[in-house]
Amino acid sequence: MTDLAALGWAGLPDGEAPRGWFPGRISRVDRRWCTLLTADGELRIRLTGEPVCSGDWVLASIGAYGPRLERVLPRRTALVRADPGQDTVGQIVAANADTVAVVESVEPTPNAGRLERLLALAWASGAKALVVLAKSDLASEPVLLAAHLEASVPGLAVHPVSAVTGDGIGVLAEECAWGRTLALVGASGAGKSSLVNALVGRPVMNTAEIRGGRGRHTTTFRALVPVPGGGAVIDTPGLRAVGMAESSGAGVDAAFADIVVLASLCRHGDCRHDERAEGCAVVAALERGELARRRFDAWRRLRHDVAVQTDPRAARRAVAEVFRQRRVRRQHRGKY
Ligand SMILES: Nc1nc2c(ncn2[C@@H]2O[C@H](COP(=O)(O)OP(=O)(O)OP(=O)(O)O)[C@@H](O)[C@H]2O)c(=O)[nH]1
Ligand SMILES: [Mg+2]
Ligand SMILES: [Zn+2]
Repeated sequence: MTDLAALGWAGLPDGEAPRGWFPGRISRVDRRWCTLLTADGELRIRLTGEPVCSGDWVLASIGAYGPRLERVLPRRTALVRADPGQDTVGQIVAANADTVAVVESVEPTPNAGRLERLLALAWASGAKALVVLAKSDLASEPVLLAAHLEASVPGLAVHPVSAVTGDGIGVLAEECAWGRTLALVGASGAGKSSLVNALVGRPVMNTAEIRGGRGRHTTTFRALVPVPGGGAVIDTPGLRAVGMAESSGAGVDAAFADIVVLASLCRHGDCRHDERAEGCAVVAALERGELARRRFDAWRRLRHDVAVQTDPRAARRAVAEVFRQRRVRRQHRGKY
């Protein structure tokens, strides 16, 4: 039995479903089968049509040959791994997360470059992004280390958290409180599954042995796990960070394959895809609610970042702007 509202079910986007169809949320996808959480319990459903991923909301029915998926509902957010070898849906690691936490561990040394690239994916998902400095119990000065790391992610707080002592878990618990979904991404061994177990309060996910080698990919599937009394947390296998800079836009385009397709369908040759464009495929998708505003904004922001990385004059302007904003923040801080 699952309380779907606790998992964030907000009703059908467009009114009624055909008779006999009922909603559910995908918790796990294996090769040919998925696990669906419904109000009446868990169902194992054989996959036939549309591909799905953990976190998807779907409509299902019980047919003569057993339960079947009827429709995948539009995704509000989608965390996408930029892997050019796969189709768009195959790249989705977590659907409909409200918050994506990028997990970077104290041990081995946190890597600012990887953090930045994973954050780009988190922003691109359309969800709220957050940074977690995991295994804080292993650092002598976790707060200092977090502050040091914060310097590489302007405007974002880095939260030290320990699955062993429970320190800082409250910050994450809020993100998967009733009705909310938190997704965890990060390198293999960063401590994602350990955080899931800490949030759920019992060992639902396997974690590596303490003496196990690094980069072993203990978790091999994506899983959505309901949190007692609350929302849900999505665990993902260790994610290799994608290069954003080195391929001048290819990484961004891969992360936003759906928008790139829409842009290519746009009737205008040189379109900025903003609100006013009549006949623009991107604007139309935004208006129909098929493309999340935040995801679109993230795409534009990242396209801009890529332009900055390849144009030294634009880069200088961007750096000057970051310093200007810091000055403004500092002045404000002095006032209150
Ligand atoms: N000291 C300490 N060790 C931790 C903590 N969290 C995780 N670990 C250890 O770190 C190792 C990796 O943890 P996992 O939770 O399996 O890491 P993961 O990110 O899920 O890894 P993959 O599934 O491979 O992506 C295990 O040996 C854990 O016991 C923590 O807060 N403190
Ligand atoms: Mg894991
Ligand atoms: Zn357009």
